[in-house]
Amino acid sequence: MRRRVWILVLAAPVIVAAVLLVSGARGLAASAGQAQASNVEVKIDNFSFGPATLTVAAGTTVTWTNRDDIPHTVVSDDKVFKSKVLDTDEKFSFTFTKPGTYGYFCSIHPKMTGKVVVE
Ligand SMILES: [Cu+2]
Repeated sequence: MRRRVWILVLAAPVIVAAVLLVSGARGLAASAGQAQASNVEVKIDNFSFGPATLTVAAGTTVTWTNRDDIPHTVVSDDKVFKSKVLDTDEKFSFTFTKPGTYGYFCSIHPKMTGKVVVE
């Protein structure tokens, strides 16, 4: 009778540790899932970027596609990224790794502006 009590006392911390390990591993898997790379599209049409303001998680790749009949560019205010001249249906992609606000414009039509907010 006394021996059985001792086995329980010794086994309890092992069981607690095992439960913590399993739940910890689950937590890690969930956060890894959230950090997965994703892709977001911005459409250039009728002399505007759509959406003009985009909020994404760090690590997101943004792809601009020119759906206009006129050439456009995508140039960051702070020279963080700069596309070549995009003809109709051409694309430009940039992966945002650092949080911050990235204003950009079209160098051919500087009144065309947009913003990517990276969280
Ligand atoms: Cu333009």
